[in-house]
Amino acid sequence: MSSSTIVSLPDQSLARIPRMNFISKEKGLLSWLLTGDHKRIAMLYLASITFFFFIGGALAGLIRLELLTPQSDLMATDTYNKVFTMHGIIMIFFFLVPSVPATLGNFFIPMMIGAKDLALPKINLLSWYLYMAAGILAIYSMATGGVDTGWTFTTPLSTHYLNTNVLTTGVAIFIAGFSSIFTGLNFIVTIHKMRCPGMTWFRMPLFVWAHYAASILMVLGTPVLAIAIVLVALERVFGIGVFDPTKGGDPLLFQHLFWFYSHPAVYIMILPGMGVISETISTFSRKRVFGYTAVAFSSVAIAVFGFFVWAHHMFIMGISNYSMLVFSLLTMLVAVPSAIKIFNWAFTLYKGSITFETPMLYTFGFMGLFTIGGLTGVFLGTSGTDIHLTETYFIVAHFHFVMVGGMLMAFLAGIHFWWPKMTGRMYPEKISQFAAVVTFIGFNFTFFPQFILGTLGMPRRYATYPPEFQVLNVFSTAGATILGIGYLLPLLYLTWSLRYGEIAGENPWQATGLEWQTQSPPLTENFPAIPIMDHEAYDYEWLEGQREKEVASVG
Ligand code: HEM
Ligand SMILES: [Cu+2]
Repeated sequence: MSSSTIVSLPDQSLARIPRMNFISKEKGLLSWLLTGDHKRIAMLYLASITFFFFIGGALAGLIRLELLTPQSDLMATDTYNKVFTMHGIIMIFFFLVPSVPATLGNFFIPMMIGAKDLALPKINLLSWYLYMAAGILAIYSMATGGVDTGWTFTTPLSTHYLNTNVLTTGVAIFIAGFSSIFTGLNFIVTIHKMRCPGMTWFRMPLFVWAHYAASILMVLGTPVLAIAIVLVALERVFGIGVFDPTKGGDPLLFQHLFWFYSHPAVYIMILPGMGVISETISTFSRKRVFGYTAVAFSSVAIAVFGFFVWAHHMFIMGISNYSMLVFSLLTMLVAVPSAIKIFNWAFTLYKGSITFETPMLYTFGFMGLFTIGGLTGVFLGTSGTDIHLTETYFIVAHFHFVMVGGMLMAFLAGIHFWWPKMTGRMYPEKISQFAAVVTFIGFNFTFFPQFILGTLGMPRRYATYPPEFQVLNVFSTAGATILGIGYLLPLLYLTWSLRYGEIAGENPWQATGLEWQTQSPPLTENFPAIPIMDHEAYDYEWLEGQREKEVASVG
């Protein structure tokens, strides 16, 4: 469908092309670097996470090139270790964790609840500076020798055996953690205090609920990671011995601290993406999300259960059989709220009037790939099967399905969905649909073979492998090339659209959220006056009524 046919009242929205908006209001680099406007800060984040994503992506390309052949012929094996470590660190801490919350969350949470800004605008800007400082430090540590612990910083490797930049990288992640904590706090305070009249908790869009749950994780989980990093640093520099058995310490303690953050962190990454999916799936099937309350509470349930499953990452690390049993069982529990979401989205589609614009294509991609990622998690949560599969390519396939197939698809769905609102321009629909399909095909070619490789026993984190694994690795590398093109395309056409894209109206998708009830791009204050929320979220009948009123007043 071409975009102009879905823009309602095109003549009227043209007349409303905003002359003044949050972008044009003030000019000059300094006005951006000192801004308190959540929308401008979101744009700063968007530019920076895109930058880090492409660095992480380049490293991924190097990894896949190395694995094209069974020998290590592109780089030395210890260089390979540094490359996959940095790939993981950049993708997790500098792309996935901030991706949707810091860009789309920052931009749209205030707008969706009818507020002028986040509660703490200066803290918001500070979060971005902390993030940038941390990112630059991480790149600096890569450029000056690198680090090769893997993104998990496993002791005693990280504390005793490696002479690489564990400290600088640790400091970078420590600083990035504060950025995440501040963002989470800001969202929680904003959602509690800044809702417009009529915006009750159960009228909030599910995107806001998802961010509320993710923010709780950011605020409660991240400090534990910070403590783990401080202890690794103290152990390295002063040999204090918390993780060292010869001094009465225990290396398992590090695992407990690390995964107590890093399991919940997977939900910090995925919940905001699930929030995006609730918005797109409702908009493009023109129905209220089925089981709104269940979907809202399932976000909170995922956040709470997420804190009780961390030891499923430690089944082969010498925990007791009894704890294996308990953590296996608890892990299965997390599948329940996740399944509630998937089933409710599927019911939302049922009898909806579904259209296939780009955000919806990515949404379908998310649903399929995340489901595969989640179901394979059940194999890993079962301690018996995990012992065979862990530390193999099955793990790599599993978390890429969840995080790349899931989160990244959701991020792209969200970016396309809200692009017209953020920039005031449409993106070119045909080429972006093409890119979505390329991404989906490339993704499956890249990661599906890795499930098979893992089951056959190919270990992760090695630059070399036995020759019988080559065919599947060639598939994977070829897929990664296609995937790379799929990611490059949006970068190109979205940049193009900033200047040449069709002018977007207020509400090109006929969506119901408050953010669509103001001009595109919005004013600095978001709305001409504080709005009043007088209907349920996703109320398409209300929207019809609004449009009829507008037509009446124009004609
Ligand atoms: C919700 C989104 C999810 C994300 C973002 C995610 C992400 C990850 C990541 C990053 C790892 C790799 C850890 C490593 O480097 O060793 C991992 C491993 C694991 N995941 Fe997930 N996961 C998700 C869902 C699930 C689900 C639904 C289950 C179980 C029902 C699950 C069970 C596991 C287990 C048990 C491991 C550890 C495997 C091992 O090291 O032996 N995950 N996941
Ligand atoms: Cu986990």
